[in-house]
Amino acid sequence: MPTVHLLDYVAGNVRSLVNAIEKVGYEVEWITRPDQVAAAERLILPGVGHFGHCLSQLAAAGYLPAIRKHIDNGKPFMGICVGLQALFRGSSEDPACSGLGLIDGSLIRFSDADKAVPHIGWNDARTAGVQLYDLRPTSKYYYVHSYNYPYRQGELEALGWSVATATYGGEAFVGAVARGNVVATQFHPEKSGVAGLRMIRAFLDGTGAQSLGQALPAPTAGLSSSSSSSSAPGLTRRIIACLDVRTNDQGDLVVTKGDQYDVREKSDSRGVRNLGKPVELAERYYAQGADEVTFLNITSFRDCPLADLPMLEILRLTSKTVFVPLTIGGGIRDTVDTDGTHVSALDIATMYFKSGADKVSIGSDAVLAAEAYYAAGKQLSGTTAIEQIAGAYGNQAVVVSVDPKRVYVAAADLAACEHSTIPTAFPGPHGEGHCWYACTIKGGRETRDFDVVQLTQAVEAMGCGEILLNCIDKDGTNSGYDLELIAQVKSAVHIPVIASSGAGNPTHFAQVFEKTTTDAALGAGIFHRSEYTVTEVKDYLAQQGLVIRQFEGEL
Ligand code: 1PR
Repeated sequence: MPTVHLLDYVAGNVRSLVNAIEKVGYEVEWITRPDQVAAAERLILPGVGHFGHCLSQLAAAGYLPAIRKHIDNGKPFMGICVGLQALFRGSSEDPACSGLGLIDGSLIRFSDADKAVPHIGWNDARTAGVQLYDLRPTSKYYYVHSYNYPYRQGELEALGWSVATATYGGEAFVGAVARGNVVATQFHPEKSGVAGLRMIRAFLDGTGAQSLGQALPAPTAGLSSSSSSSSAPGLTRRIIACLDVRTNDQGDLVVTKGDQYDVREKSDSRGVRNLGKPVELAERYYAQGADEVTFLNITSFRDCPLADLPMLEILRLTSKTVFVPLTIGGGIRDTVDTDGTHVSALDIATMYFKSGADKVSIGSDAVLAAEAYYAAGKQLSGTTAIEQIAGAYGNQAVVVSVDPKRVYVAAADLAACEHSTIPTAFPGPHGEGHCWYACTIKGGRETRDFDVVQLTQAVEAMGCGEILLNCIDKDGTNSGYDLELIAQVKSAVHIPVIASSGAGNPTHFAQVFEKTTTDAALGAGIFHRSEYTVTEVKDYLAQQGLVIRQFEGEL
């Protein structure tokens, strides 16, 4: 097999990149010292998280001159995400830190005045009619970043660069650049399904560099019904398939699904509902066009020897065939292994990232950490799982999964209520016209005197990059999302929010996107029970004029 060299210099999920490279027929050799760079033919510089963190690690290890030399010698080079940012002179994320300076410009942060930051999801990489490493105007690519290089027409082109662009909330930015032997993407091709694999292949087999700048072929005929919507410009509406995983009474690891978090059958047997095998279902949803897959280990509150962490093998297998972002939740907290060894949440997260996860999702531990944050007068301790993992892997790698329950408040009690209440269009059992949402821990087994606004604002301050907003009252009901809850949380934070719990048909997805500003919508039971496929949900959204990504099957 032909080889490609990958720089191993910083924490991050490089497993997906390795899997993507192997999928298109190449083998990875790792570079662990700068003197090995000279032997590389094709070199890839991956990078996630913080510009300063990545660049200072590269500089401290002495890699920058070696990379520069590789590029100057005309050998193929590809940068991904912070690997693209490294080509620039600098970034306002860490002004004291210098990049390679191939492009004399500096990155800036997206404005969060009118949109969620980080920019997470599937967006464009469009060129002005010219070829750039097989990027296609009808394809979408997976981005996750807060800093960008604004696109100013003609600026980089005048310096010989071919540029692909995207727009987020009115800000046009550089999605990919290429010149001569160099190509770099702000998006993650290894997480961009077949569209991304094509791009990696074009880099590895040299056809990308050969065809660079040639006119794009005319669009192919015969696109399917919703293609007009999928090829519309901009960030797509993200649909996430969620798999709650646990061991059933026979000892098998199964995907299950609860009604308001009760996953046992209603029949006399009260067995754990078995809706399928985790890897098989993840592959099915990927092929249906799911934009992300989330696995939640729902019995994580039980202590389990770390070596047996059930999700590790699931992630290893899934990440070989599923080229969209994978999130893993359950049990991400400091713990003591059965042999008495202390294991930090960061250690556990690292095991998951190395096995193919792109994000970790923290539930119970986030609630306890947020309570402690307020108790300390809103002081960050630096020791929480969120802070530690965000510090090492970037904010975008940390999701907080919230399991709230609605608490009704009568008009007479409203003034004394210390929580963030909202008026509700769905009054309580005694006609209460207001409610607040109480956080729970341990999968809903324990309710805290702490509300979702307090929680989400605290975890945002700690460095969480995204909120997975479940709702115990709505879970498994097929009655639609709790739009009031979603609107309340969206107005409390600037980070993206994933709406979860209650999806029962495609109109519920359309409704949550049209009636709230949610950034993504998640479904579980609707897909596991085969009531609707992800494709059917997306086709419906496209018919409503919403921009979606369509699954591309052919490499
Ligand atoms: O607390 O960090 O160990 O994480 C435990 C994780 O497990 C949390 O993310 C928590 O949400 C999840 N969890 C714990 N118990 C359950 C349960 O169901 N008994 N599942 C559980 C959470 C909610 C979603 C579900 C949506 C959509 N399930 O995963 O997919 O509600 O469902 P629907 O579309 O069918 O309505 P920690």
